[in-house]
Amino acid sequence: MIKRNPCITNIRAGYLFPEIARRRREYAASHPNAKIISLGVGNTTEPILPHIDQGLTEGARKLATVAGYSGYQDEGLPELREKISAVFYRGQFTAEEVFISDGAKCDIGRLQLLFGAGTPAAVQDPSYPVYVDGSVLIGAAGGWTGEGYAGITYLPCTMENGYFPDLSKLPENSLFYFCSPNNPTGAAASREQLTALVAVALKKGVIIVFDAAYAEYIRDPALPKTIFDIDGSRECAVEVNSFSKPAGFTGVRLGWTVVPLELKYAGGESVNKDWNRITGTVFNGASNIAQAGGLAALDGEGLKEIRQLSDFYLGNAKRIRDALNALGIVCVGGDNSPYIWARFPGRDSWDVFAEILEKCEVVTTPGSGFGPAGNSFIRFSAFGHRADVEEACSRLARLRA
Ligand code: PL4
Repeated sequence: MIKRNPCITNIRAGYLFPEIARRRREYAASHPNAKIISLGVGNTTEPILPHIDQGLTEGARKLATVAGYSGYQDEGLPELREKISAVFYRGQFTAEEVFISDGAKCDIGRLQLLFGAGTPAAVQDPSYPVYVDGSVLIGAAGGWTGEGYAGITYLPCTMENGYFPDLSKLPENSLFYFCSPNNPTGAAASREQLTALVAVALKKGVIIVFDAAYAEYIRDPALPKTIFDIDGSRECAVEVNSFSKPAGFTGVRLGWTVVPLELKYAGGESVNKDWNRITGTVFNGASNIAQAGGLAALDGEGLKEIRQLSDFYLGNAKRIRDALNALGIVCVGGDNSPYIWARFPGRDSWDVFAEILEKCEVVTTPGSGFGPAGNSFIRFSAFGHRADVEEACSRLARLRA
């Protein structure tokens, strides 16, 4: 018999989101009349808007014609790669530096293959679980210490440091997963902070995996939407991004990764060339239909719809934040991101999760699921129908009792 992959044995807990779903099911089974509302997983709820939908529909129709049929697209439709560079990066990248994917999470997993078990990883703590769990799966995380993995450097992002890590603790020659606007804290890094990050990365030989999945939620014009707005970043960063949260493509599946030609390993080899090789080997391209939708999302009408949809979820976020503030609960986020990060001092996150579920019948996400520094916090997601969010907000008043 084949032995189990020790990297899988090394994973400490079940993946966070299925665990939340399990607890929700358990509560529902014992409370059959409960009307549970989810502010837990960051899953979009609103229909795809008409212009983008038309792009998807026409993409599907074209496949049924001789002239319009297309098969494998490998790294992605050239016109979509160029359009992404033009819309999000002021045209600074060639098509060969923009790789179309089936979503940011999938590309994060593939990037981990690219850097392998020998590269130490550093994360913001708390952070999106895929960075740590994926590192465990490829054997880059080391053993479990009781609090975290020995091979991962956790850089706390707390209320005290304004949710931006102490960069002096970033190990040399490591891969640093950095997400802004952040999941789960909702904090968006300033230009000064990102400038400092790039300077430290260049000095220490660090490669930044910049996750910009929520960039289209930034409303403060002073905040950068991409690491590539910062000088020097082309030599030290890759960026993953997605149509999931701006266009409602969580189920359609479409994203992209930018790997600049200037990015090199210690030996001077091209990371872009290796990324092309890896994706060519283990990925066969995003759906042509999704890419047609992506092209529609990036023209004038589509960009208006992206704004409309993200404004809607930000409207939900404001309602949630106001409801929590009215209870005297300290929280951040929700202004340039769809997540609100609420503090429950001295409490265990899973206990607060259970209390909110029992008293309010609202599902949230416990902060400790995102890393040790997330304990005593709860993440509220602003993805939901307006009526559900308003009902959840009114139920939160039950936490007073
Ligand atoms: C639940 C920082 C959500 N089953 O849709 P993708 O793959 O383009 O993007 C996923 C993604 C990438 N980067 C960040 C993210 O927060 C997400 C989505 N995160 C959440 O609630 O934290 C959905 C999670 C999904 C999952 O495991 O990703």
